[in-house]
Amino acid sequence: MRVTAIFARLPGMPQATLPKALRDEIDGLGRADIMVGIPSFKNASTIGYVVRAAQAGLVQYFPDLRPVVVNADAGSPDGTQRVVVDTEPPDYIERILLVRPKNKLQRISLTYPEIEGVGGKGAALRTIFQIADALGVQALVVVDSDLRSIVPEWIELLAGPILKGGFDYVAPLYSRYKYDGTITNTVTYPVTRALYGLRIRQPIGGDFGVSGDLIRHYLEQDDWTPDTSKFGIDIWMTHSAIAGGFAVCQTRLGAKVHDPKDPGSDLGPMFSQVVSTLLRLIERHAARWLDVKGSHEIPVYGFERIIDPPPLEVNTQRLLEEFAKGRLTVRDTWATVLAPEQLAAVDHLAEEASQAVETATRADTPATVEDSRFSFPDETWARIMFDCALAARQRLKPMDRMVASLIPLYFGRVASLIIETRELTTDQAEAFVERQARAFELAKPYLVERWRVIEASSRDGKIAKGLKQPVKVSKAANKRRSETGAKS
Ligand SMILES: Nc1nc2c(ncn2[C@@H]2O[C@H](COP(=O)(O)OP(=O)(O)OP(=O)(O)O)[C@@H](O)[C@H]2O)c(=O)[nH]1
Ligand SMILES: [Mg+2]
Repeated sequence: MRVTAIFARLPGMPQATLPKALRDEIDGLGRADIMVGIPSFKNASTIGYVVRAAQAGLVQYFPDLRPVVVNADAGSPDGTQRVVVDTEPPDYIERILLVRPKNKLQRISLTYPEIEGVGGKGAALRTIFQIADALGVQALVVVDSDLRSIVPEWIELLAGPILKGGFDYVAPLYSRYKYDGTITNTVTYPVTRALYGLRIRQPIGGDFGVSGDLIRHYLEQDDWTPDTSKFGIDIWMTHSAIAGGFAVCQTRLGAKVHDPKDPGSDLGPMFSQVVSTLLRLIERHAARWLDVKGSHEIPVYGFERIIDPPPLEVNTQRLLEEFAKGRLTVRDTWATVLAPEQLAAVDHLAEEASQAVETATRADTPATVEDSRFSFPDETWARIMFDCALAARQRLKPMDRMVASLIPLYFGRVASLIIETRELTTDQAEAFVERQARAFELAKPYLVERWRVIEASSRDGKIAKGLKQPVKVSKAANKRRSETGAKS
């Protein structure tokens, strides 16, 4: 097998030179039919179980295929790679499952190279794609290394639709605790659904399946950015698959249980990377979504299961404090990016957030912020996201400043979600997410009309000369918009 071919420069794609030792290792693997890729960064305490589950899934469900497991690690100082290498070999799996696979499962753990000086989950996945492509796999399954709820069947559930059903991209469908996955719930799910009309509930789930064809398509794309090398990768994969016309489905995995994160303290950088990537993708693939109206379900694979994910602690007061603080630190950016109605609404909401915090922290009341009536309306949130897409299209502010100013608003939106769903079960809380997704669909004409105006001015050369004003839509168009919005 010629490994060097995979490292040849692809048009426009940043070059990653893989160390020779690594190329030799890949050479040694030969060909494979199915691969499980596991990106990791400081996951020594959890990755052993994930590797065992992946091996067991490959051996049990695909005994006739040539399987390989590849861990792409960031060079973790906690011994993550050692754990992978020391995990029981596949013979152990064969013994406990009483299976005799046709081919020996192979396993490697490597430190992935950075892409133009930037490392992260996306850079790890790029290496995984390159290896999968070089080995000629028909199906690649990727799973996170901090998973607690993975079982061997996940491998079948993620690869089955590709190998048996001809799908190219298999997104996970799992139940997550109502406060987990807040970037998904408030941004990537409703935006993806409104843009493309596809109800992909977990567009950045982290556990997914990709066909060999789609891997090649990914490697040919020329829109890789530093954010894609980090947590922008998941939304990039999903939108690139949809825009490329690949067959997409979901698979029922049960519950996602993984290392918990509190949105207020842990998710700021991830939000920036995901949303910056999303805003670029919106512009890149405008021709694919401008004419889409409404949304529909997509095929779902796997038997349903009912599992309640464990609860996750979230500091709601901090979210509200950070939102209120935004008015002092980034309001000038809000004023440029947001349309006047949204700016006025945000000013009002930030004031309410600060009052809710003040009431909760007064010594004479036992109330907490969760007892407040703070509520960030769905429609305001949808239009804020669309205002950002429009502002990004017009280059009204540098992307990083714009997205940084969006973080306090996301915190406000998440606080509202928590307050509104605090008495609900995770299942019941889905109604909130669905209602919000419909609000994004209803607000889509607002985005589309303004987008078209910008495109038209851009054709006239105004953008090139610097159209530094938020786009204005005529009163008549506004009226048309609210009529369409009300009916659709
Ligand atoms: N190779 C590599 N992997 C990373 C890096 N950062 C995160 N990962 C891996 O990417 C996967 C997802 O990361 P998490 O931090 O769990 O993020 P997440 O679960 O998608 O996000 P939340 O839903 O917000 O918790 C895990 O397997 C991490 O080990 C990195 O810098 N390099
Ligand atoms: Mg995780």
